[in-house]
Amino acid sequence: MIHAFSGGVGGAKLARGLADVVPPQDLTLVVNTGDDFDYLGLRIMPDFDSVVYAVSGLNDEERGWGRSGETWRCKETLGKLGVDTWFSLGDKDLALHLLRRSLLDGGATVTDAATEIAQGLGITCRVVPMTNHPVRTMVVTDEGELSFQDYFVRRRCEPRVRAFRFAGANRGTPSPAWFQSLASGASSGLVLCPSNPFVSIDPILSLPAVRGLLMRREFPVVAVSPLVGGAAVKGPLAKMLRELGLDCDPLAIAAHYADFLDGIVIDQRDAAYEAELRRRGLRIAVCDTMMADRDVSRRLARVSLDLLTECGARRAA
Ligand code: FO1
Repeated sequence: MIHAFSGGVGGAKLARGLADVVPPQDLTLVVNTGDDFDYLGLRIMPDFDSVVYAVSGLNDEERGWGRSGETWRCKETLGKLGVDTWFSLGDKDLALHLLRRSLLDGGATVTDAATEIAQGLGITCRVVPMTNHPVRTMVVTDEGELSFQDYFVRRRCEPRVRAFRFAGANRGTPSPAWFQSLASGASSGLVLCPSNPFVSIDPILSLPAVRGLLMRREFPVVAVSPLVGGAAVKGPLAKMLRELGLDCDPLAIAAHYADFLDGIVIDQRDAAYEAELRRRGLRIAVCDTMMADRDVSRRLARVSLDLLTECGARRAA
């Protein structure tokens, strides 16, 4: 069983690459739920939706979120009714939200709802929310604390970040649907997708027992750097690193995961960092990590899995 932690656009692209190359019964995609929120009576789960749309090939490549071939009639009509539609839900996307709402209202956990939605989209690997409990990423900025979507969508990531807080994390037990198979020794290892470490991966690591499990080093952990040539491929990561006084390079990513990281995949444009990363005891793979199309995503998935195997062999030795 291969486990992967994913959030955001980059995470969803590698999740798709992994789903293309790993037999579905051997892949568990764990998605961040810190971005989730309630809107117009619906439960929005952007990182889960980005993964299932990417894996099922329905995602809109340009926009990075939501579905391709989308129409916006409901959003336009809501606007005419005087609703502030600051968060755009497409007409086809709405069907998924209505299904999730009805499942949750029927007593389903978000993991149950996720399973039903993934099956409805023809996805056969496991796509599991990190926890069934409400955990919300709060962004502490120079203008005070903002919820993630306020910071990300309403304010377009302009406020300067100071810190992050994961409200409810201490009560957010990991979903057994992924934690048990990772903790049971049945896993060949964990891939940290090229997601924002602060707002996509850290919420998962903030759940009780998760960081402790990774620090027991019972399985290899490799990360794919979300930076290419000193810039975030998408999203606010580069700006966040600068505002936190950190360098915008693969060394900062490796340092962020230093407690449990065995290997890291970096882009060929960052090959100059390989020597220093090796000096820090990490196994390295260098390749094209800009997932411009599905083939690159597959190749990056294979490189990540090969590195995981190399790290696993090193442990066994
Ligand atoms: N991001 C935006 O910047 N503006 C939007 O209106 C927006 C709507 C939206 C609807 C569904 C969905 O699954 C994602 C959506 N996102 C939107 C992205 C969302 O903010 C996610 O948090 C990002 O993908 C980062 O994880």
